[in-house]
Amino acid sequence: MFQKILIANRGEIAVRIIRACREMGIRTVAVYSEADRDALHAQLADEAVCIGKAQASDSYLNMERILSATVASGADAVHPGFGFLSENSKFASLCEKCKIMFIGPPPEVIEKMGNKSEARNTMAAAGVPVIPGTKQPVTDAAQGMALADEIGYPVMVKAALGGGGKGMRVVNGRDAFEANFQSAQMEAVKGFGDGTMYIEKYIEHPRHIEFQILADNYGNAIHLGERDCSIQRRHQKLIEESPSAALNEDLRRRMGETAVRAAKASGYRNAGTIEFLLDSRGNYYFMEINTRIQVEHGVTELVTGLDLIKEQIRIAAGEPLAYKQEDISVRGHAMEVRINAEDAERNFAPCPGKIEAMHLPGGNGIRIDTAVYGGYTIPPFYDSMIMKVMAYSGSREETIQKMRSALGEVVLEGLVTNLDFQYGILENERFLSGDIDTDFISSEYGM
Ligand code: MV4
Repeated sequence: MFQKILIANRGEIAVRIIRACREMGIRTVAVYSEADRDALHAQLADEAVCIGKAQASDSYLNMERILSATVASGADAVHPGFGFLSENSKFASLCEKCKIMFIGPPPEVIEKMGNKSEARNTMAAAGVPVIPGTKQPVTDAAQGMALADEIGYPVMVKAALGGGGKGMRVVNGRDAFEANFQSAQMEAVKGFGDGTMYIEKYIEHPRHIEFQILADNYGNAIHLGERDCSIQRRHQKLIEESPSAALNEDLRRRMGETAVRAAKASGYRNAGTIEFLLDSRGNYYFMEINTRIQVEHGVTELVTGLDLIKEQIRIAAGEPLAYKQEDISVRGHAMEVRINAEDAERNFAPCPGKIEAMHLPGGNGIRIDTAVYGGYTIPPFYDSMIMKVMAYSGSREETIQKMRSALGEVVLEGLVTNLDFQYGILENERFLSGDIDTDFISSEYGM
């Protein structure tokens, strides 16, 4: 097992990882930027190293600084958390060269799955259902239009190196193809330095269902059930839950088996997420693999009783999975609400500031993951997510009631947050009935 782990991240995920390490008897090294001198992660870790200026490119994204801090501190592994360098194959590869264990999949897997067009082909070849679409990369609008005619409108044009909604356009008909293709491609070149595109049939009103998987270094892979992440706004998830109200036992078993097949087809190791779109008729399609621990991992922890960060560390240290698929059971219902320092009245503009006073809920079945404290000033340089409120109970209804009660208790004085907006969703009739899809926020709230 590792003696010391450097956490290449900040905020609540860094705190989450530090706690897991401490429970396992592993020493921790935090890295922090000049804007994060007072950040909780820097105070909780056994050691803390300042790695540069506030801007992420000068600190949390600076590979050299982070690798130097790792070597200087004598850490034997790096946990990247999510965001920042977590899905950077070059960073994972540099860690390997420096004989530092990167806690995540091998660089080759990160790179291969980072190309969504290539991932799609790998999955199709392995018998994983993919959305009908192009098999070869598309770089030219005229070529794309011919392929879109074959697929049939509406289609979706996507950047091969995209994800999270960037470099992506819905095209409703032939007339609109060229302009949309060009603008998506320009966005791709600007954002990812590559204009390779692919085209898929557009799936209307899908649900976003993702399966958590774990794979060890010895060919064992299991899934830990699904999360329904359909409640999102502009590709930012707002509420996640497990299990999904849309799955029955049979669909869950089939999608879970497909997720494991997808993991094996990619040569996956460590914790990962297989994203699917589920259409209104119960057809599901592979979309992407996220090669990192995710924000919403706690939802799966609540329903399975596992600690995903500890599992990641054990797998990276070369331990075989301690569970077989039949050892995993999903019990009860878990939900996560993301609290962001942002103004729902002003188009969700980030609103960093000082927390003058704070009260957090607790009690039976409530979990809070956060790195803020009373008197803390949220710096303006990073993500606006400041807290995850999770609730766990026996049923979806009871979990929603628990979540409402918990959100009602939160006091974050001095800050503007999306708390009221989130509370409103928990009172929405469609949400309560479980009738949700990825267009829920735009159709219910017109945004
Ligand atoms: C789609 C789609 C419908 N049809 N692909 C959004 C981000 C990226 N991961 C892929 N996305 C989508 N791809 C086809 N062929 C709808 C979306 C989509 C979406 C997916 C998951 C969660 C939220 C979403 C919001 C809008 C669009």
